[in-house]
Amino acid sequence: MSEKMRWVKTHCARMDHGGCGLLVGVKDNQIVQVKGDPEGFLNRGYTCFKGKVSHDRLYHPDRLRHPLKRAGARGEGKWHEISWEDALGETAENLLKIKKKYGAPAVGFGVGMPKGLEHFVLIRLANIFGSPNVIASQDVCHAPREISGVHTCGFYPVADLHHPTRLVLSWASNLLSTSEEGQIASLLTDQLQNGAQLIVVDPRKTELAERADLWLQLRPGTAQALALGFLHVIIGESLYDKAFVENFTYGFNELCAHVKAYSPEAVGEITWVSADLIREAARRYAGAKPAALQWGNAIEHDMHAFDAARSLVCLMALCGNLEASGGNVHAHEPEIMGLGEFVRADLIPNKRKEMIGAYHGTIPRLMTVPPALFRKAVLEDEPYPVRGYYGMCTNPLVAWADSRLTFEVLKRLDFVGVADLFMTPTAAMADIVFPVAHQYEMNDIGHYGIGHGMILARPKIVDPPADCWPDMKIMNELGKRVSDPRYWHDDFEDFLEDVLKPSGLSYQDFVAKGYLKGPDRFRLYEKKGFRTPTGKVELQLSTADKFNLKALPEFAGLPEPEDPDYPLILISAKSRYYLLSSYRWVKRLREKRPVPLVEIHPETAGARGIADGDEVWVRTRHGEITQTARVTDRIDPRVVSADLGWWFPEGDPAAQFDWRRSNFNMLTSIEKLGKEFGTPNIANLPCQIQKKTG
Ligand SMILES: Nc1nc2c(c(=O)[nH]1)N[C@H]1C(S)=C(S)[C@@H](COP(=O)(O)OP(=O)(O)OC[C@H]3O[C@@H](n4cnc5c(=O)[nH]c(N)nc54)[C@H](O)[C@@H]3O)O[C@H]1N2
Ligand SMILES: Nc1nc2c(c(=O)[nH]1)N[C@H]1C(S)=C(S)[C@@H](COP(=O)(O)OP(=O)(O)OC[C@H]3O[C@@H](n4cnc5c(=O)[nH]c(N)nc54)[C@H](O)[C@@H]3O)O[C@H]1N2
Ligand code: SF4
Ligand SMILES: [Mo]
Repeated sequence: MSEKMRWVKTHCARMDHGGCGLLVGVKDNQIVQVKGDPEGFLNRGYTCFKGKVSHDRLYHPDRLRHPLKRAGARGEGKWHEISWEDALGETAENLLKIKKKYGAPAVGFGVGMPKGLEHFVLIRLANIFGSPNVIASQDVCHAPREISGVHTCGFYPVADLHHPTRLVLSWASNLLSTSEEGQIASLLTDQLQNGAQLIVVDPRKTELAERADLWLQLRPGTAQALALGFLHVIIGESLYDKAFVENFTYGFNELCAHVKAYSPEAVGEITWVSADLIREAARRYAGAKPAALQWGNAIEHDMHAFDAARSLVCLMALCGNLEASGGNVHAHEPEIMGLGEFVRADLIPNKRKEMIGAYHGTIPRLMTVPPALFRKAVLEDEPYPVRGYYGMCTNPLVAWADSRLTFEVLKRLDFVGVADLFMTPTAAMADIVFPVAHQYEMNDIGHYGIGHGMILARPKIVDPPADCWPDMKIMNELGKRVSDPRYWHDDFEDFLEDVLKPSGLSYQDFVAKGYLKGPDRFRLYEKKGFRTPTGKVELQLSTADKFNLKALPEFAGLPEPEDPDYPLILISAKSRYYLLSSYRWVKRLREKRPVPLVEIHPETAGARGIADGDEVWVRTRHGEITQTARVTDRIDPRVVSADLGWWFPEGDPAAQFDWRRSNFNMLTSIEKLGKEFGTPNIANLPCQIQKKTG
């Protein structure tokens, strides 16, 4: 007899960093409907379209359902099904062979955007295996903000959208599309409805920009100049928080002298934002108490990420918004297991010195290896040979700058193992492919390690296909085969219990509660100071020499010089309908955005004979792709914005699903890297557009 539909509570996941409370309608082990949970802590009933169709991911006929072993040459698209026993056994054998011949660091463990608890199990696997090399996207995603924050004020300052604020300064962030790190769009729109002012800094006229009191359409890649211009105005007009600056900052006089050069007029020339608008925006930000600076990913997309992030933390500090309710806060964790303990950092005490990044002098707090430096190691054996790769929750062939280089790396490695739920361009280059269980099919914990002071329950609702395993289980079993089994659990779900142990809750208790949140603590510095070497917010870094860092943030020029052959500037923004390279195969998402679009201003298009809907070449010095023109005045005539993450699941398996055709990272390179985080210029590149003929 057929079951009646039941509603089960969980939290959305793996379509961005996750977070919305959901009600999932389930019947006969099938999910039939997903809607927002009115009681959801972060969303109060809101969901985006992705969330509503999120269960479609489970039911695609071509979903991976069995472990696969490469049949023909690597990348040829020929496979045979193998058992789990063989998949794990062969992977273990290969990884151990590499370890024996070259040492444990010769295996890189790859992750992408943190999607769930398996992210940290992978780091644990690397640590136990003995490899310091976890390859992640932190070079272009959050590490610049987190680590610059820690250096400057001792924590990662997160916009507090949970308490009333007077003004939101949305800087290179597009929450209405991205809801990034659980900063769910509805948290922001609620603030606006409650009367908060909005200033948007974005080269594109986003929906958010349309709602803004002020919109600063800056030239891409000049965020730090603009922020220093704000500081110039705020200091020059004495608008800063004097008591805070006097008692709790270090290097104010040096900063004052330093920002003299950044007058609104000078900054206007660099950023294309008028001097009057810079003054007005700076005055409003300084005048609103509290004000939350919601900074986004786009400031981390070129080699100057450290300057950009540093200049923005200085701005938060000067206006007294750090650790202020409704400002930028230090989100305190609930009582759960600390990351270091969970990942067994103790087993690899020399990680900071031994990882590939250390050899290149990346900032010591960066605990993952920038993909650019990993690939150099594979291709050049510097600082040592790297021959093996196990990756999950990531699609490097599309996600990393310079896809051609990634292709060479995937060809050169002795062994490549990939876990995914669909055959992607990267999985297509693997020797062994592991089919995973996904959201709704496994017990999981969301938001762990993200720095927002909470964890969210994501309980299992339906069974996965018989041969699909959660990543945590795969690594738990692989771990037993490549290292001392005592480090691993009998049942992988004990990882969930480990995280929760200090709270006194079992996983099932936690599910009943839904989420755990740390205490709100504001202005702790009044008693304890800041956790920096000077105990103050370091506008000027006291340890700059020791870490070979710039003491003060500066605008050191555009990431790439202007180029008459490539007169436009190329940027990107994350699509509302996809997570970077994921889910092009989900029909209801694909219907919303069937082809990759590049936004071009009508003047720019007109001058090139391009009409809306035309196929166009997008070219940089590094490569060319085609996308479809969207002619729109939402973008500056001097800038174009192309879609990210494209490959074609319907494409040729033997050509790894056409990752060359429209993929943004065919246009990027790792020629120039920021020293601190190994960040390549993945945006703000000189480019040219041409109508495709024939
Ligand atoms: N040019 C350019 N490049 C960029 C960016 C940019 O803005 N511009 N953005 C960068 C940023 S911020 C990030 S975070 C990275 C993201 O890079 P990635 O994390 O590598 O890319 P995603 O598309 O998020 O996810 C990759 C894969 O995870 C799989 N996946 C989903 N759920 C699961 C699961 O439960 N288990 C397993 N094993 N796999 C799963 C998906 O099917 C998908 O194939 O890309 C970076 N690359
Ligand atoms: N729907 C969806 N949601 C996602 C993701 C996704 O792929 N799709 N990815 C997730 C991930 S991994 C991350 S890291 C976050 C990222 O989320 P966000 O931080 O919101 O980042 P982006 O969408 O990359 O860029 C935000 C805005 O920056 C603008 N921008 C581009 N260049 C510049 C510039 O030079 N200066 C300034 N000031 N602005 C610029 C873009 O026009 C865009 O509107 O989102 C997460 N959420
Ligand atoms: S905003 Fe993010 S967490 Fe919320 S429903 Fe959409 S994808 Fe899920
Ligand atoms: Mo990201």
